[in-house]
Amino acid sequence: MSLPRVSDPGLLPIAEKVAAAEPLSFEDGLALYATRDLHGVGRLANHARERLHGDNTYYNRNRHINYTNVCALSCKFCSFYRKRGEEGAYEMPIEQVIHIARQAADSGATEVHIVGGLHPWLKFDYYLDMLRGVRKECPQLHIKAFTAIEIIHFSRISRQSVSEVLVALREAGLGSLPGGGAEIFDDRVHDEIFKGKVRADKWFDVHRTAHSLGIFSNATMLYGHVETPAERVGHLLKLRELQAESLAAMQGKQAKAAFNCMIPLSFAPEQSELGYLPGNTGLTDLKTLAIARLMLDNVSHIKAFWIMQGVGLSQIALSWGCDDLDGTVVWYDITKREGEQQRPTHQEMHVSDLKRLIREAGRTPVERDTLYRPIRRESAAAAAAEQLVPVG
Ligand code: V47
Repeated sequence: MSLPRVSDPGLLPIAEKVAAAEPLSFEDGLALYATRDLHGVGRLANHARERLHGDNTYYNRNRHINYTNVCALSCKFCSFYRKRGEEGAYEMPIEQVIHIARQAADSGATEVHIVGGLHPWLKFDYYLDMLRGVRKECPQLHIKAFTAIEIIHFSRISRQSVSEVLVALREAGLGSLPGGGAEIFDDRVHDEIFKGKVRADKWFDVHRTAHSLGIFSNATMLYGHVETPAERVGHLLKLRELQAESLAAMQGKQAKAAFNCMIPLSFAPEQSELGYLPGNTGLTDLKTLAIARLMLDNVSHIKAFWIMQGVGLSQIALSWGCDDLDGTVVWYDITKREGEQQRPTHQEMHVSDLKRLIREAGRTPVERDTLYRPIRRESAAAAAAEQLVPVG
């Protein structure tokens, strides 16, 4: 059993647990945040990552579609939402969503990631028709859609249970749930910056119900605002608990799904009500990605979402616990407002660039579908699929 090298003697018991593939404790998580042995933390996370995936590093061809930015909530950390009638507020007609999905499918995408604000007037049928339309037009696309908060919103507007809503969405074409809306599972943080949102127990109810119905899902953690390292570690442990429950239920055949991956999201303060906060440093980002890998020993994949981590840091993160960069994405604008100069509105990565980044980091690129099944393409078709189609 090879022991990952650490220079802080306080990390030795953790290194032993990591080498033996034993779960880490809350105190271990705190020690990892507190240590100045940064390379030690990186090596521990890399050990766990390579045990699970070797050099394999996943990416996908996908497209994000934000069908509306109108939201009944006003979370302080969010720079995406608008009130109806406010400048820049929009809701997409279903045809527009389908049109974007078709363009994505034509350019080789295997997934659309569809999320939006909690729109006060759209009816549940809008969401069902959207899924039906995308599925009919693009049967080859996996539809990963609607955060737990949107699902609860649908349950309220349709007066159905979460389970009934999920079943109806699945019948209409839903493939899996994205991980958004988790933020930090802690009442103090909740009350300070996203008070109008449902609490952690409801987020877990949705994902637990999805898993029991055989719908896979992702999980996130929004870090770098008002939360403490202890609250981050607590968040990760709560995710680990549900994953353990879902995996056990899968073995006992009461559930058919679990979390696919976890995505630590680096808070971008610009243009949000928390714009006075300093945001994360590269080291907090790297440590948090690494600690997520180490604490979540029962979640297969940790994603360095290049849009939020930045391309350079995501590449380094492939040696700090992460095994996935997400995908080609396109038009992801959740963290900025119109006209903002620092972050371009159109963000997109060419497949060949994703592969180059991964290879340069000494890893092996593996194209995956949403459920992490490897995708093999014929070379001619692959070349055609790498042609980018502009969105419009
Ligand atoms: O839920 C909001 C976060 C999330 C800010 O499941 C912010 O594969 C940073 O969940 N700075 C949405 N983050 C994004 C998301 C996601 C992304 C990529 C892949 C997947 C997946 C899921 O973005 C929100 C919120 O936690 N967010 N505002 C901000 N200012």
